[in-house]
Amino acid sequence: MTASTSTAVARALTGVPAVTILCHVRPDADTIGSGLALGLALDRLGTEVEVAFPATVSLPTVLGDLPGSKLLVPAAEVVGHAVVVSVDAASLGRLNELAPVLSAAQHSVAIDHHASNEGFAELDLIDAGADCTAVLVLSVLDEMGVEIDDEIATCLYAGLVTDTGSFKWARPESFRIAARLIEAGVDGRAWSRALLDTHPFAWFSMVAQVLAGARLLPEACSGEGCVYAVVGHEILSAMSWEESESVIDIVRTANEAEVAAVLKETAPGEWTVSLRSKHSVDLVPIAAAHGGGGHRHASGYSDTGTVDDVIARLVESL
Ligand SMILES: [Mn+2]
Repeated sequence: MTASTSTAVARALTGVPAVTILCHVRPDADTIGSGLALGLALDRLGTEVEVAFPATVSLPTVLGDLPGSKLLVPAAEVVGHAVVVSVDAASLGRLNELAPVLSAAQHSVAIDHHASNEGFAELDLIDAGADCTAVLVLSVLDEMGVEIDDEIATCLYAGLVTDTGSFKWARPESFRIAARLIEAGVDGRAWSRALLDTHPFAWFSMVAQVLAGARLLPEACSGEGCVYAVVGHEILSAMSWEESESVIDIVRTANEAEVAAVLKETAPGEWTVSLRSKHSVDLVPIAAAHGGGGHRHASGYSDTGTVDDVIARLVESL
């Protein structure tokens, strides 16, 4: 495991007959967009490509509409080529049942931007300074001399627009890249709406229920405040998981709280906790203390027990 450059990764992927690309569990637009952009580029260079994600959930419909989705293969049908690349996975565990595919590879590459990523591949292209994995994939494609056509650009844009919250916290470089991708032919308006501004009507009443139960803890985080909401198993099972992911984006708008949390009961007594912070609180060590990971202002972890137990452990760690 060594810190690697996009040049080294480009060299490792050039002239290779077949590549397996792995996306993380409960895939989002950055992991799928990065995987498909890299997959499309390699496919155009004549490389045999398979792109896969762990089978725990089905792919959000909108991500299946991205160009290059024909490269996706079900997790159970992954061949596992000699070269395996993981995209946007913060740890080997995030590849879930596909982790052994990477471990068994002759050559493995991890491309990621999570601060908590300690590296787990032969080549680790990890840059916590990047807004999304898609921009790191773009740097590799540029090193390879691949033309960024409208389809590759659309996949990269999907990762960029979602991981920057519609550019709300984007760095200057991301705006430059966005301009380049739009100029390459991305329909930014349509993809922003599809990825970020679209919910089924039934989502309204589910969110209303969840928000009605939100609680504010003004004393938490040394008085900076914490707001949390609980999505119990019954409500969660009526939502697609990507709909439940968007609840945190409403809860984190509470003016009185530095930290926002959404507790989702994935199975009775089993929870995933999503955390967001605004300014001062670094969530990486907090999530790590619970066995999770992520970014400074966005992280998550899993826990088990009653909702009161999970909340108590969370509040204690803040
Ligand atoms: Mn990402």
